[in-house]
Amino acid sequence: MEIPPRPALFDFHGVSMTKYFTDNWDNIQDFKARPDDILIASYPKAGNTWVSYILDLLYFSHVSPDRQEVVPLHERVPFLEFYMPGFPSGVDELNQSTTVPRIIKTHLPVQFLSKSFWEQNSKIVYVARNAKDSVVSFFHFDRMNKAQPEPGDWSSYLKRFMDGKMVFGSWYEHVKGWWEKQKSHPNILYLFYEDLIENTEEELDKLCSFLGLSPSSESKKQVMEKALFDNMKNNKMANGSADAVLDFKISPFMRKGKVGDWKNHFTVQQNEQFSEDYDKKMKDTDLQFRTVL
Ligand code: PPS
Repeated sequence: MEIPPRPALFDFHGVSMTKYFTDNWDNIQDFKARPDDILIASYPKAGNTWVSYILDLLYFSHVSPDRQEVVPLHERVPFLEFYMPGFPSGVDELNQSTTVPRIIKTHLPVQFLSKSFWEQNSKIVYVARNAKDSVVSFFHFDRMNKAQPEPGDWSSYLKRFMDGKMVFGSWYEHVKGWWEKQKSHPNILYLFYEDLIENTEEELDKLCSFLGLSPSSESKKQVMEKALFDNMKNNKMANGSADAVLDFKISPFMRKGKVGDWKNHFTVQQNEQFSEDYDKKMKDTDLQFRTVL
């Protein structure tokens, strides 16, 4: 299939977006959520795929053992706002889905989410990752993803991230927006990528208790084993290789899976400038991130 030229970034109600996430806007806004839907929300590159995979295993590995072997993850966990010619839209996939629950991926900032999720009180897992590792991961992703705007060189990319001119807008506004929302909304579980790396079992227990699941210790062990970075990287149904717009010759989708890789990318000066700017942008929140473990 012929991949169209890379899309342009434009301002959409105050958030930088591309047409692949806005062209279906009315249907996204009118999307009918269900009380048993589970939404996994995150800024790009925070570990959405990891949590999607874990939830799919928790809910479906014993019901349909083949599902993980033959159906790509992006079909098992449709991407709500995705709309690209030649591919099924996220909304259509979800409307046709027969699984219960439906596990749904989104990168929408909190103010853009379809209101039905709030009306139906669906459960939402938000995953957040520290800004420095997020921008590094996003940079490599934009290099290899032909459906993203051209990333340019690293230093201009970093500047653009600080200015919030990325697809899905400002990292700072995204993580703060969802953080504020969860304070008054018990159906949002706010997780951190760094915690998932440091203590996967504890975070898995948090997820299960939030979702009302009580897997046996044997199935928990299996989920953790399958969701290890190397195992996901080797799994064609989870590693992005089934996705036609990703160019693995440039970079893998499952790239490093570490906390602190930013140290291999930021110069000393970039780090100082970034941290100074970060403190200004994050001074109005009690949200805290770890950039090293
Ligand atoms: S996307 O494309 O925005 O949905 O990306 P997302 O899935 O949110 O984030 C991709 C990063 O998560 C890493 N990842 C993992 N890390 C540790 N363990 C597991 N199992 C795992 N699965 C995915 C993935 O490698 C990306 O991070 P980087 O730093 O680029 O490696």
